[in-house]
Amino acid sequence: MKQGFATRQIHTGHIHMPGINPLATPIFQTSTFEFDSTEQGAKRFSGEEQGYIYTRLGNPNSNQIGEKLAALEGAELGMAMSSGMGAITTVLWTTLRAGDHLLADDALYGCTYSFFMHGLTRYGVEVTLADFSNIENVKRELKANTKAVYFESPTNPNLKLIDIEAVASIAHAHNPEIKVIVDNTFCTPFLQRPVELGADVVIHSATKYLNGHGDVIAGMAAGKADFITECTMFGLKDMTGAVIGPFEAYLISRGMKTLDIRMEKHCKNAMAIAKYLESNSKVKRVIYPGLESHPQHELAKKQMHGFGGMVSFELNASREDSAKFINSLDLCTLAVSLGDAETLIEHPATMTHSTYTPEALAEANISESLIRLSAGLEEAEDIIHDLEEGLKRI
Ligand code: LCS
Repeated sequence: MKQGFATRQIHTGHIHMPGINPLATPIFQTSTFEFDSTEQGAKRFSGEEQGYIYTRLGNPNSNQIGEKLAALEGAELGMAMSSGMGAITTVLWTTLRAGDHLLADDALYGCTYSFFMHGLTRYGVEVTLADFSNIENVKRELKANTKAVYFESPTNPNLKLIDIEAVASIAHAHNPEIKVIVDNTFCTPFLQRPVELGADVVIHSATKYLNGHGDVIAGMAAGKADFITECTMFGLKDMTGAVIGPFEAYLISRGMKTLDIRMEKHCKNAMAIAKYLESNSKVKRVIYPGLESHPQHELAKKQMHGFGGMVSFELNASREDSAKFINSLDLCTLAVSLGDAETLIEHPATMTHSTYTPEALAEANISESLIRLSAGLEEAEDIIHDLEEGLKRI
C-alpha cells in the first residue's frame, strides 16, 4: 500500500544504523568517505559499485532529503543543493548548450530572471519570456531549438497561475525531448505536484516552506532518475559545485517532517488575511488564488490542493504612504524570503525583483506598488490586527 503524504514526509529516507538505531538522523559531517581497498575505490568511481565517495558527489544527509522530496512530488529521484539558485543553475546548466532556446514565463523570482537574462544569454543561450497564463503565447514562442520551458506557479511576486498540464502537453507535443521545469517553491508538493501533471522537473528553494524555519539556504530538484543523476554527476559535480552541507540537509529533513501541518496553517492564515484586506477600502487590489476575485481561481481549484501562504496587494495610497504602512507594522516583519513561521512583508519592485527594469516589471505585469506578504504561523487575528493598525496610520 502506498503510504500517505504525512507518513512519507516523516519516514522516507530513514537512515538505519544497526547497533545504534538513532531515531533522528545523525549529521554525517564529513567531506570524504574511506574505501576498503584501491579496488573498491576504483569500482565506486566507475559506478560498478554503489557507495559514498566524496560529499560533493553525495552524502547520506543530502541523499535523504532528495529521496524524501521525490517521494512527496511523485518523482523518481530527487537531489539537494546549497540554494534554490544552486538548484536552478544546476538543472539548466545540465539541460542547455550554446545555441539552445529557453522559453520562460515572464514573472520569475528576481535572481532567476537575472540568471536567464543576464547569465545564460552571455553563453549563447537564446531566452524568450512570455506570459504563460495565455497558453497561446506558449504555442507561439516554441521553436525548433527550444530545449527547456520554465515557469513558477503561482508566480513570485504577482501570484499569477499557469496551467501546468496544458503547458507540459503543448511543449511535449512540440518536442517530447523538451524539459518542462516548474519551480514549485510557493506550493510545495503538499499543495501542488507538477510531475503528476506532466512536468519533467520540479525545482525548489528549500530555504522557504520545505525548511519552514528561516534558518537555512538550500535548494532541491526532482524528476526522472536518469536526468537527476546527470544533474548530480555533471551539473552539480562539474558545473556549479552548489553542494549542500550535511547540517543544512539535516535541518531541511527536520523541517520536512511537519510540512503538511505547517502548510495547512499558512493557507488558513493567508485566506483570512486576503479576505480582510479585500474588505478594507484602503486596499486597492488583493491577489490571492483562493479569492473568487482572482482571475484564475478556477485553475487554482483544479491544480492546487489549497491556495498557499502568499498574498500580494496594492494600497489606495501614494508610494510614500505605502512605505509608511510597511514601516509602521509591528508583528509583520519587513524582510525578504518567505515560508517561515514569522509573517514577512516586502516591496518586490525595490527588493526581490529589483533585478527587473521598470519596463520589464510592466511587461510582466508586476506593479511597482505591489506589497508581498508571506503569511506566517501566528494567530491570524494578531496578523490582521497589525495590518489594521498599519492601515489606520495612512
Ligand atoms: N525560486 C523562487 C520561487 C524563489 O522565491 C527563490 C528565492 C528562489 C527560487 C531562489 O532560492 P534561494 O537561492 O534564495 O534559496 N526567493 C526569495 C524571495 O522571494 N525573497 O527572498 C528570496
